[in-house]
Amino acid sequence: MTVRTRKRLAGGAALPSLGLLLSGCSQNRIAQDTLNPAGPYSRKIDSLFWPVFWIAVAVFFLVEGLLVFSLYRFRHREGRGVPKQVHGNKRLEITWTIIPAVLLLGVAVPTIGTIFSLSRKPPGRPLQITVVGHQWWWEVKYPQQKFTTANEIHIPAGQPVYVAVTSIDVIHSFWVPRLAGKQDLEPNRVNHLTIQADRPGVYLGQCAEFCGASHANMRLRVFAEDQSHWQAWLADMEKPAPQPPPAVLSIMQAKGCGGCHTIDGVQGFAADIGPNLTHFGNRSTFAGATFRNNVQNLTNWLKNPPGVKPGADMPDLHLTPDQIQTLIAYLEANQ
Ligand code: HEC
Ligand SMILES: [Cu+2]
Repeated sequence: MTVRTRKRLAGGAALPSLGLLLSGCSQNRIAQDTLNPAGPYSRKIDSLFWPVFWIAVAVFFLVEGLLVFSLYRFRHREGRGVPKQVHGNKRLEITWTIIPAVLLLGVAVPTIGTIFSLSRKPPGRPLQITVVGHQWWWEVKYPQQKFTTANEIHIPAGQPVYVAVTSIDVIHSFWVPRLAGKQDLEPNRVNHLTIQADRPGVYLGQCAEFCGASHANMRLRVFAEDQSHWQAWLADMEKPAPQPPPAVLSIMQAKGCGGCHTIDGVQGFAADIGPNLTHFGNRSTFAGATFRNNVQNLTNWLKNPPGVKPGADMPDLHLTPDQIQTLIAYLEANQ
């Protein structure tokens, strides 16, 4: 390989990597951006991140600078002897042990402080919700209000929300970067974190612990709302669910929907293998917030769930187009 082809190859590899790197700088207002905190809890992490980052930058340039300088200054030259050897020099050894130790201590103190302050339960009687991880969707319970939903979390803006997280199967990780750090969802264990948004808006989240085939399709949305929207949403969710009309109920009973799903107030529909379908029409997305909730996407879903979401635990139930239409009419009206 000539030097020129080698250079060309290196350039060819560098360009796409540079493109990938720069794409990280794109400005997408609802992106999952840790460096763009939208609440006090994510801001605490942000204000720890920046000083640690700049210390790391200074250390990097100092160490790499000394290395490059030495490589150049003491490079081999005809007739030049071995440079002065400093191995075992006590004063140098002590200096370059103490400086990093002091730096690490300087980083550790605020880090530990932040970890403790993030893990404290907010004072007073905060809104509490429970998020249960399933392969590959989020069950969201509001125990104080006594209802359950999925994949979309509504919270009042400007207030801390204490979130209990656990898992029904494997380890997942709850991550809404603009509102808080990551927290693992572990089977047989309850962890906690607090989320809070300064302002109303939609904040995107994602499972951050590889959990199988559709890990990438395990997303979530947090809707932070002003008081009037929040109260209106609560009122909608607390309404009794519209009961399935006989035509819908007979399809659902024949296909065993109730063996996996709950519809409040409908006998035989009290399972949590799949999302609670009470007020399904209220959600803007479904299946791990992977698809927009519209007739087209629901049709594709009911036709063959694992066909559109790899590994999905809802099987192809061989529904006819007519059955699908009847089910969708009910599901979408189920506000
Ligand atoms: C064997 C269990 C099982 C059966 C039977 C089943 N489902 Fe599901 N369903 C699931 C699971 C699991 C999910 C979540 C899949 C995911 O997001 O990965 C789901 C998701 C859904 C969703 C999307 C909900 C959301 O908010 O994400 C709808 C709608 C749905 N099912 C409707 C039905 C209907 C209607 C029937 C009966 C015709 C049915 N399901 C039968 C397990 C089942
Ligand atoms: Cu997961």
